[in-house]
This record gives sequence, C-alpha cells and structure tokens, in this order.
Amino acid sequence: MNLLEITQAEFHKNISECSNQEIYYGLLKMVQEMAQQKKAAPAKKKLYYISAEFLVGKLLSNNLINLGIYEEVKQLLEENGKKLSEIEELEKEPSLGNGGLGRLAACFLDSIATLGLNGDGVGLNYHFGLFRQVFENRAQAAVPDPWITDQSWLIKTDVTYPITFGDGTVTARMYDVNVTGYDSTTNKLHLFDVESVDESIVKEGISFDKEDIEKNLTLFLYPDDSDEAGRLLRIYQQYFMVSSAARLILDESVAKGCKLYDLADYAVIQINDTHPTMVIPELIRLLVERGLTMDDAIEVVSNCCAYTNHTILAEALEKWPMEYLGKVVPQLIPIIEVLDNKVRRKYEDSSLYIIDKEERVHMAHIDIHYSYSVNGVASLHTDILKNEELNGFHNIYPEKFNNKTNGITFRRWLLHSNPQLTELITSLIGDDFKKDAKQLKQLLAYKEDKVVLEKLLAIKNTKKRELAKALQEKQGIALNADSIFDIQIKRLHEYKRQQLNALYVIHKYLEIKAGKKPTTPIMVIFGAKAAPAYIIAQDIIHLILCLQELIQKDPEVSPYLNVVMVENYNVTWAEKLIPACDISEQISLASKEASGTGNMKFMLNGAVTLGTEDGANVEIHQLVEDENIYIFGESSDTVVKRYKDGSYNAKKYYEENPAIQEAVDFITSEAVVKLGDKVRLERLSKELIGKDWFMTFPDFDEYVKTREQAYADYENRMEWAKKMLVNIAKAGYFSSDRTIEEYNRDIWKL
Ligand code: 26Q
Repeated sequence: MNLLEITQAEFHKNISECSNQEIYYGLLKMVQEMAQQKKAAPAKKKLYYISAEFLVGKLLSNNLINLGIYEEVKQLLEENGKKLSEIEELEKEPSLGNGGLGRLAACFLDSIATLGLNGDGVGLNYHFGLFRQVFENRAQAAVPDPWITDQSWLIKTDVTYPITFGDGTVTARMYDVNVTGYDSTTNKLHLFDVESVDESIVKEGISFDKEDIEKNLTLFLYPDDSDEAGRLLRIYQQYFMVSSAARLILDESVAKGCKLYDLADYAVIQINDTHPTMVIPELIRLLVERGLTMDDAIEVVSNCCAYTNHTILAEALEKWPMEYLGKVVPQLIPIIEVLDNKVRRKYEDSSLYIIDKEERVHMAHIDIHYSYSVNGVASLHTDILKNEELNGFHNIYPEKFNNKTNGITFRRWLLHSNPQLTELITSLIGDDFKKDAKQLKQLLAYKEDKVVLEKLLAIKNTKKRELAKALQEKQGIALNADSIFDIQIKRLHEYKRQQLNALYVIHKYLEIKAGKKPTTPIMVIFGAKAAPAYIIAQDIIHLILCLQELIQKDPEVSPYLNVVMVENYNVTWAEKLIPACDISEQISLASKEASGTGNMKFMLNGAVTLGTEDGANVEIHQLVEDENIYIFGESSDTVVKRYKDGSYNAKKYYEENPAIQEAVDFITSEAVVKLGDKVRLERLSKELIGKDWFMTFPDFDEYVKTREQAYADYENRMEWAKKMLVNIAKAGYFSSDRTIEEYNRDIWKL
C-alpha cells in the first residue's frame, strides 16, 4: 500500500488531514511492507553477527533512503503541507549501544544488507537504551530513556526459547528489526527479550533492583558493573543473548539440512568483542547434548567462530570469576574447564590459560583459542595486538590474526546527514560513489577549481547554521555560526583526553584575557556521556560545563572563544554536529584508541583532523598526507615504553612547564570554584598532577602549537577548502562496504 492508501485505511483521512504522528505511523507501516518484500532468498551459509550493542539510530530516513523513496516521500509530504524533517523528530532514537562498538555493528548491518550478503545481527532488546543525559548543577545526571512505543520498528515473532540459569528458567522471545540494504535486499536484526520485564521497578534515576532477573534482564543496556549484582546481571544478559543465538543458529542450519558435523558450512559467527564469548561453550554444550563428542563439538564450533577485538585497555578486557559463572551458568563450567585443560596440556605459558590463578575466566582467551580468526579494527591496533597485548597468542596462532580497518556507512553519514554535500558530489562525479565509495577520488580533479571550493565552503556554512538553529531550539544556546567549529564528540574517557582539550580552552581563555585575540572566533563543542560510576569522567564533564558558563558570562572573552557541551549526545546529534565541523578532535593517547570511527565520519564531511597517531588516524594521515591533517603527540611506541618502564612522572611536567601549571591551576582557581563544585575540581586537578595516567602533559605543548597552526591555516579559506576536498575525496577507503567486503573475503566466505 502507498502512504495515501494507508492513511485512508487506518485513519480515514487524506495525507493533508493527518497529524504528523499519524503520518509517521503510515510511513512506518509502508516501509515495513516494502522492506519485507525485499527479503533475501535464503542461502546455504549465513553470517550471525552477535553483539551486545547495536546503536542503530533513528531508522525512518535511513530506510527511506535505502529503499530509494526518500525524495519521492519528501515531495509527497510537501505537496500535502507536511515536512519530513518534523515527522522524523517524532521517532525515538533506539540507543542500544554505548559508543563506537555499537555504532560499528549498525554500520556493518547496513553494509552487509547493501552488499546482498546473507547475514543477520543478533542482540538484546533493551527496553531502555543508554541513559538520557541531563545537565543539573553543571553535572551529568542519568535518566532512563524508553524508546519502544506502540509504533516501533520491532516486529514480534513466534520464535521463543527457554533459557535456563542456575536459579531458574526464563522464556526468550525474538523480535525482528528490518535491515534494509541500499538499493538491495533486506536482512534482519534479531533482538531477544524476556516477556516478564517490568519497567516499573526503575527507581530514582536509572537505579533498579538488580536481583530480580525475570523483571530486569533486558531492562537496560548493560548497567555499570561497579557492584556484584550489576556484574552478575551482565553475565545473565550475555548468556541469555548467546544461548538464544545458539539455538537460532542450530534451528536455522538444521532446517537447511545441516548435519551438525558440518555446521561451519552453514553458519559463521562473528563475536563482537568478548561480550558474546559464551556462545562458544554454549554451542559446544548444545552440540554435545545432540550427540557429538566433546572433541568434535569443540572442533565444529571453532570452525564457525571468529572474534573481533576492540580494545587494549586492560580494564575493558572481561574476566569473570568462576564463582559468578557457577551461580549464573553452572552448565558451562565443565565445558570451560575442558577448554582450559586442553590449553594447559598443550602450553606451559600460564598467560595463555583461560582460567587464571585467581579463578577468573579470561573471555578473550576462549575466543582466541577456539575461533579461527582474530581481528583488530585498524592497522596500528592489530599491530599492537600482535606485537604487544596478544603477542603470546600471535606466536602460537599467527595465521589467525588479521586486520580489518573499521568503516562507516555513507548512507547515514553522508546521504542522510549531509544532502547538500551529497548533491554537490553527485553533480561533479555522478552517483556511483553511493555504492562504490572509491569513486570519491574523482573529486581530486577539482582541487584547483575555485567554484567547487567556494561551494564546499558554502555548504559548510549552511550546516553550521543548521546546527546553530538546532542548539538554539533544543538547548537555548546561541552559537556564532561564523566561528571556527572545533568539535570533540565521543564517550567521555580519560584515554580520549577531553581533559587535554579542556586544558587548551583554559590556555586560550587566559591568552585572550591577556589581550591576545584570535582572528576568527573559536567555538569549541563537546558531546559526551560518561559511565555513571566513572567519577573522574564526571569531573571532566563538570569542568567543561563550568568553563562553558564562565566564558559565556565573560564579555571580554566570549566574542572570541566559546565552549558548548551538547546535552545527551547521541546518534541524532552526531548527524547534525559532524557536517558542521571544521576541526575534528581525535586526540587519544597514542596506542589506546583501537580505531575510532567518528574520525572517518568527520573526514567524509569535510572536517580536517587534529589528532594523534592513533587508531585509524594513522591510516587517515597516510591517505591525506601531511598537508591535509594536523598530527601531534608522542608515538604509540614511546607511550608503550613509558607504561612498561613506569617512567612517567606527571608532577615533573607540572612543575617544569609554566603553561601546563597555569592551565591546571586554573581548574581550582577562584573563578572556576565560584561556579562549580570544589570537591570535583580539586579531585580532577589532583588526579592530573599526581597521576595523569593517560599522559596529557607530555603532549600539551605540541597540541597547543598544532592547534594554533590549524587555526592560522583556516584563515586562508581557499587553501582550507582544498584540505576539505582532499579529505572528502580520500574518505572512500573508510566505507564500511569496503570493510565488510574484506570480512567476507578473508573470514566469512559467504
Ligand atoms: C566491559 C566489561 C564490563 C562492562 C562493560 C564492558 C564494555 C562495554 C562497552 C567494554 C567495552 C565497550 C565498548 C567498547 C568500544 O566501543 N570500543 C570502541 O570500538 C570501536 C569500534 O571498533 C573503536 O573504533 C574504538 O576505538 C573503540 O574504543
């Protein structure tokens, strides 16, 4: 049915008579029908991309684009006096992810469907996604963010499984979300849920009774793991997810005629970080239950599974105490012991064991021993895995290790978020780039074309004004759209070093106070949520919010420098922020950011990167070359060495570098303390001087210098526009279509 037929059948109204809500419902229904009709024909071998997070973002526009009817629908609505952009506003964003890993999974689903590959996502149907962030008293407060409404993208299925834990059984039900490919077929995202979840158990903020599993299992995207109940709940969630997935995989494979011995001909499982690792022992358990010997089951499963590592941060590597696993999933204990024993019999090196001396299970070790592929997510990251973090494993399984540099879907991060740029590109090189991102290279032919460069600048200007308007409407903040937009948006984490950016802001503030004024005003924009239990991260948000207010109220400084922290940064905000950006802050401590994917989205939209040689920045640097990127900071080798020999001494930098001292002292100065919370500010300053675990001080001088150079270069608008153009032209490599082609070529072989 077309939209008019739907509105007539459902509401007995013509389109022009419908409310926006009714039109949203009509479009949802229409899209679901069209998507269903494009379901791919079942192929023998299928990919199951299991992930605890799928940060899909709003789906309406994306689906309209992928189904090829965006323009048509937009026009139809206009003819009826309606605006698609206003209807989009009504959709709730499903925030079923924390950040990069979850958004990557969503980009991958788009590319898998676009390439027509037979592959579905499998995850959890959290009733509340990542918390909604509100600022109260210049600090972050977290409130639940329900996203499931009567009219949602979820389709309830008849598929149910009983899932048994140490203390009882729950019923898992599968819900499906259609994943439309661009000008291609439709795949599925399967989200499992328990029917007994009770949203009313949420008390203040996002706290809730963590004991009552039946009521809370899929209530929240994993809660912080700072207490035992929270950690146990996470194990419940993980097992619930992978046990459901394992049954689905076996059911679908057997239905296609699979004899369990040749499961690997029917199913490949991509394990997205260690969160789904229990799928390995669980599948082994189910195969043994169905008659395979333990040894055969282990071999079959190992030939089905591939593991992606997304981090080298020690604190993020999951290690579950045997005691916890024994409580939640006692049925897996004997299997994990067999897996560990096999390793012990073969290797003397205890760093390779699955169960350590303290009786903790190293989830990544299960993955590495019992998968056929282990990949990192950018070339530097994979090198660090091979040569440092997982070196012992690389020595015994060199053939398993491979790199798959991350990518992003251009449908959301260009076509949807920047239609103006999309149109300009199309007018210059046609529209093949939408499916073949390499074609963007053709833009290099326009590097000296003044008319094109002027147009690029004009589009950037438009996107800045659109962002300013949105921030005015949603947060009551007035931006000067003629400023340089310098943006850092990503999870708040010390290794990402928002604190370094904040120290720069202080430095600049003091400079302006002393009479040194920038030529073009600078607008520093932050967007970041911090884990509720991560105190220092909360303190950094507090500092930024204090600086925002301090500067805003200072007429000497605010004409030249401003700081804005976007409230509740999410995918929807990212779609508005990225196209408006001039300078993309990618300033992690070298070696710590596995890849980053925001860096790619910014580049694609004509922002120039200011960054360290970390993650995929390294590859961006190689592609755009020195004159189109601003690189600073110590190398990952130096950083790794500093950690190894424990030679870093923050206090020494603080004492010996007056610029650092001045900036750090300002955090606890009267001007800031008057606005803020003394306890928080003093804790942050003490943390920096006494520890600075992510080594901001050694990079400070060079960061300031490089940032100044970028601002100076910005003044030559034509030269800057060339940098923008080169960045856009070279972004093709970072299409997730390329990444997925490589996964398929090297790992999945669908
Ligand atoms: C672990 C244990 C207990 C509770 C939570 C967690 C946990 C949760 C989320 C550990 C890690 C995550 C998310 C990690 C993540 O988003 N990593 C990012 O992945 C991106 C995609 O590969 C990379 O681009 C980023 O560099 C990386 O930080």
